[in-house]
Amino acid sequence: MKKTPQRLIAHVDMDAFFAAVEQLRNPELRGKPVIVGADPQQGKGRGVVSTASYEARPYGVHSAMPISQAYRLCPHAIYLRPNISLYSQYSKQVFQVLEHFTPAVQAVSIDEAFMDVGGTVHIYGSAWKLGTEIKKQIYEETQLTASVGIAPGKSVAKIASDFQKPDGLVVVNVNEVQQFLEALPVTKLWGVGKKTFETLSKLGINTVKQLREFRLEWLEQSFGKLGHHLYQIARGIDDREVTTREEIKSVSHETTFEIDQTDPEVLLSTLLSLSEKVSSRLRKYGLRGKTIQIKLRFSDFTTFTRNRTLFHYTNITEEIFAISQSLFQQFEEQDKSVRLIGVGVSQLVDEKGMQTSLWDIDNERKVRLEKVADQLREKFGNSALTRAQTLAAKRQSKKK
Ligand code: TTP
Ligand code: MG
Repeated sequence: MKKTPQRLIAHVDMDAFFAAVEQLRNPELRGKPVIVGADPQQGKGRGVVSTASYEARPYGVHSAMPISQAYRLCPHAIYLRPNISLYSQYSKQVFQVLEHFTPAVQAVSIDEAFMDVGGTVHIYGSAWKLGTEIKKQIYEETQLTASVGIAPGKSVAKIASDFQKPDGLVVVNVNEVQQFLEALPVTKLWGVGKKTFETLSKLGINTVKQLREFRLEWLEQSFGKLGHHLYQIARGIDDREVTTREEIKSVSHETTFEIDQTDPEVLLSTLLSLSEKVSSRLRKYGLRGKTIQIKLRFSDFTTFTRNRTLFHYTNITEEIFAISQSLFQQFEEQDKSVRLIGVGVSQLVDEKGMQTSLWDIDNERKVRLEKVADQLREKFGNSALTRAQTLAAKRQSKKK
């Protein structure tokens, strides 16, 4: 009888990725603290750290820290501006290696992926051997090290890959999941950010073990939807599948307002920021879509969607926003307060597989510009660009 393959997920995350590529390209940087990010300008620089090499980390330097602070902590480090196109080349090589093992590879970021290895593991004999082989092949191909976690679900696999960084390999077998999780601080759990941690901490919940002592009903009462998630994730219950690009049917984002909104400026700028999120995700996945949809839920909980299908495929913010805006205008007469607003794009195609149409040639420049914007966002954070564009939209809507 054929055995049903066990559920097994690998999470791969490159070590100090941007800094490691820099050290690889320039041997003089090896073994030294390297900080990739904004220009420190002798401590007066603005912007943030993209990443720090492992030699810089003992000084307390980490991603997203203001560069001026990094300079105070580690003035003798070597500071470099990011070279995103170089890192993308290495990223591509890494993903090619991963796709040798299985087509079920889900890119999470430039240096991070989930792989569904349930059907592949038997070829290597064990999860440990498979993990060793993944690391070995990445190294042979790129001379870069990765950390790998293998577990029955995504969230535990991700925690495991981080557990022995750098150059780590941690396998958590199905019968070891509970013990592995129990010892961890709650901050390691997926979805526990600063705010949730503060609330949990006030309740005396600092470890996963303590979190497990609370009943589902209580967590739901105290945290709503998040409570259900916390309950499950603390027990390693995580059925999320590895979604490859081909399986993505639509990309959408939505926002629920804390206070129901009637102000068209707020609604419009939210629509813009949602369009921006959707299009930037499409570009990240290398996808374009044809149907643009908006979703509105009013304060009385009635929910409406409107969509429009274009003659071409797009992943351009400007265009997605323009359509969303015109769909939104169909509701304006209703004059009701809005509880939730969402933007989505469906009928997707792979950018690479697309035939070049006249439209594509016209829009190549825009696509290039927006990719640059994505890179800037990666370098300097989301807020600067979003704010500039949102203000521009407000000014435009005022002019009308
Ligand atoms: P990470 O995998 O979070 O970090 P890392 O690879 O540098 O280090 P680690 O060994 O802990 O995994 O992110 C991958 C790259 O993405 C990182 O090298 C730089 C970039 N990045 C930023 O530019 N800004 C950020 O805030 C973060 C978190 C990452
Ligand atoms: Mg990494």
